[in-house]
Amino acid sequence: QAIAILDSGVGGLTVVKEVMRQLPREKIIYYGDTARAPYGPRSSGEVKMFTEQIVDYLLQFDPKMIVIACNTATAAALDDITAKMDIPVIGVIHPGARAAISATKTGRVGVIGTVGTINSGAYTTALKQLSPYIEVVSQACPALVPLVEQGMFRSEKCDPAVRESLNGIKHEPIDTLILGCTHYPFLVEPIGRAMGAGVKLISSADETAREISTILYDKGKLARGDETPVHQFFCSGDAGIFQRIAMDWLGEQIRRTP
Ligand code: DGN
Repeated sequence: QAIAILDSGVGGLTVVKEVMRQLPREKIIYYGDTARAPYGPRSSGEVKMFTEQIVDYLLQFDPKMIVIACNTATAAALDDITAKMDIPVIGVIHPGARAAISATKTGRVGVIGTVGTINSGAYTTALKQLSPYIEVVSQACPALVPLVEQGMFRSEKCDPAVRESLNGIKHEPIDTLILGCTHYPFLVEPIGRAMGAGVKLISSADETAREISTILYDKGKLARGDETPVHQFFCSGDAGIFQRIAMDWLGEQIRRTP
C-alpha cells in the first residue's frame, strides 16, 4: 500500500523528497492539481471542494494514509477530510509549527504563505496552541508560487521578486521564518539571501515526513522488504513541465506513461 500525497501543484514534491529520504521503502502516489493552481487566491470553500475531489481520486489506489502536502488545502479541508476517513490523514501546518517552536530562541516567529493560508490564521492558532506566548507575524506572498510552477526557481532572476515579496517581514524582529507554503522550499536560496543569515528558515517537509513515519510505525504499517518502490505521479495540467520540475527537484528519472 502506498502513501498518497497531494498538493495544488508541484509544491508537495518538497514533502515527497523528504519522505523518499527518510522512508526509502515507501511507495508514493502523488497528485498535483497543476491545472487549477494556484489555490492561494481561491475561497476556502473552493479549495475544500478541490481537495475532496483529489482525495476521492487517490482513494482508488487504496492508500494506507493521505498527506495533504499543501498548506492552503490543509487550512481549508484537513479537519473535514480527517473526520470522514478511516485511514490517517495529515496536513503540513502542525508539523511546520512544531518545527518552528523547536527552532526559535527568541519566541518571535514569522510565517509566509498564500493569501488563503495567512487569512485562515491556521499557523497562528497552531503555534499558540503549542506555545501560548509565542509572537507571530505573518505575510502573504502571492507572487512566489507562480515562479515555482513556471520552473523558474533555479534562476537568479527570482531574487528581485522574492526580495520584494519579503520586504515587509524582513524588518520584523524574528529569528525563525516558517515557509508556510510547500512551494517555498524550492526558493530557499533566494529567500535565505533576502532574509539574511540571522533568520532560520523552516520547511514543514522534514517534520511531516517524521510524522508519517511515527503514524505508520504505530499502526504497524511501515513498508518492509528490500524492494525499491516505484512511485506514481499524476498532474491535472501540463505533464511536460511537471515532469521537468519533478526530475530536477527529486533528481530521479520519471518516465511518462500515456
Ligand atoms: N503549495 C500550496 C501551499 O502549501 O499552500 C499552495 C500553492 C498555491 O496553490 N498557491
